Amino acid sequence: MSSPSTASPFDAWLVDDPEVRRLLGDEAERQSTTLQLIASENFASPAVLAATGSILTNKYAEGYPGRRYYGGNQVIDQVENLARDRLVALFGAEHANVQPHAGANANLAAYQALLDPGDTVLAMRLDHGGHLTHGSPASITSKIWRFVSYGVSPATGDPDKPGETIDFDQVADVARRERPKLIVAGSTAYSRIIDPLPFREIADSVGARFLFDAAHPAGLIAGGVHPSPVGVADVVTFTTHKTLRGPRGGAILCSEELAKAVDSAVFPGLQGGPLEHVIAAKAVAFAEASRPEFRTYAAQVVANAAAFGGALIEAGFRLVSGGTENHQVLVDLRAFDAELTGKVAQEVLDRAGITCNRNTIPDDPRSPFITSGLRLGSAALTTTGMGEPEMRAIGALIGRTLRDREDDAALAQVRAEVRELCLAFPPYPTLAGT
Ligand code: DSN
Repeated sequence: MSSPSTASPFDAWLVDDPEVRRLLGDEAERQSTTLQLIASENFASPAVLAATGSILTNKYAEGYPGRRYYGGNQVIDQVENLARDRLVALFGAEHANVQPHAGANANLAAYQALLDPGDTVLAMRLDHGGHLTHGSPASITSKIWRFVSYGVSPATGDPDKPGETIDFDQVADVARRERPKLIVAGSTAYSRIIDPLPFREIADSVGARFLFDAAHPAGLIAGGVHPSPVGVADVVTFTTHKTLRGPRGGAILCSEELAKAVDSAVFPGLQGGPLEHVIAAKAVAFAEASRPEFRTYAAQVVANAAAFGGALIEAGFRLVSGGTENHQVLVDLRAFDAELTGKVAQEVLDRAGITCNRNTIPDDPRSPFITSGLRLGSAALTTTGMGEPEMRAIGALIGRTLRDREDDAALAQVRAEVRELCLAFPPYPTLAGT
């Protein structure tokens, strides 16, 4: 069995900082010898890494191409225009803003562009799969705007009609009652396709704007396996690092009519200088996502999640919504073991080299810190070349790990099998040192 070097591919540039060099090496080792199943993570390509680590980090460029507040932006303007043009072409949008530092910033900017303080927004409940920026009491969004929520329908116990899908009757009822100025679709922990059309119809029926937060499925939409909200929603926000497989960051798409409001909301409304090194890396990722291979990748992500979910059901777990149509599965641990919490499961799986996150399930009786669920995703492992056989094997490994969680020898055996599997599918086979 070969072993990855603990060196990072960027060692040569870190000769004078052995501490950071060691940490990068340790993380390279972790990423290449443990299974990355966090649904919001992926392995960005070497080209994306190169742009992110480039000299573009040195440049201040407040403003937009052709309208900067600092000199020396002749090249930077071309970088940002390239990213915007590629993004507009990728999704068939009228206007793109590639400056948001993160998905949360993209959402805040979209709200700022579409709303006045105190306006009402209808979005998905956090404990049913929504995001912090969809009005969590802990988020600044709920201090500026008034959020009301919808959730998923109740679980039925019938495997053929499991429920726990977006309850559009509830969306329509709450919209009629509360008259929101904005309706938000999108989630962080929901394993079904989110169809933008019913949201559009409900928004139109109450005169609301419609924002689609595509942070999770952006790559699946770009890859043609999920319906596109572009041209249906007024504004589409997303992150660039999840299924889209680019650098860590956010972006916004909208019509020409909203372009000025969105751009001013990002800068100067919310952010200062854009991260042009990240914007260059976004441009790289948008080009990668426009290639035919990316369509194959996106389809494989969905097929892998389905195979994985099937193996988890065989291992005795219940899947929220009864299955998956995207890159993630949300596991209700209670059917497997009523005593097992998400927190303990995450910690035990970490010991076995299986990285995932605990997650609340709809109407979870436990707190968000403890939880009764796990969220797992297929996007990163699909990038390494793993297919359905590997995903089925990992589903079985998770069952073994959690069943034998008190048995150190059994956990060590799983850890060894995980390491062997990871070494057969290196995330960066072309980069020396990983
Ligand atoms: N942290 C992201 C996720 O894991 O889905 C959402 O912000």
